[in-house]
Amino acid sequence: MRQFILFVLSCCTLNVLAAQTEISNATVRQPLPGKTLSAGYFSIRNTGTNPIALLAVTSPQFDSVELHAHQMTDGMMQMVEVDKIAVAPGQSVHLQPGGLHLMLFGPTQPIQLGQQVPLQLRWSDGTMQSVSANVTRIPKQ
Ligand SMILES: [Cu+2]
Repeated sequence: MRQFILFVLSCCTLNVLAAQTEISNATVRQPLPGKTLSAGYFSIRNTGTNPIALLAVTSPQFDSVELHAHQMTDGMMQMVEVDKIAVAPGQSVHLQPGGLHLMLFGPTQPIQLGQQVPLQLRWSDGTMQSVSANVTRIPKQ
């Protein structure tokens, strides 16, 4: 019981402005040498009782950030921009390679391994949420 109360308290302190969503495992891939774009991933959990959708992401470290999905078109896997990422109550959505992801364009300064990239998430209920993403290397295919 005590543990439960502590959990509730910590969750509410972390998400003062967005009580309904928990973000975990936020990462941004270090751009490949000579490239000015990168991908970002995290898991979203909707802890509330209402549907919610992620509408936009911004970062002071990048000129722009888009929400992307992968889609099969004419037998080719292609990336498409989506206008939102919806999460049903009690459900989780995972941004991951080959699926939904953030596309980050134009780093405003070099992105170093191990660095934290601040992300601002804008939700459909009007709240903003700050997330810190770990810069990781693109795994070898
Ligand atoms: Cu993309």
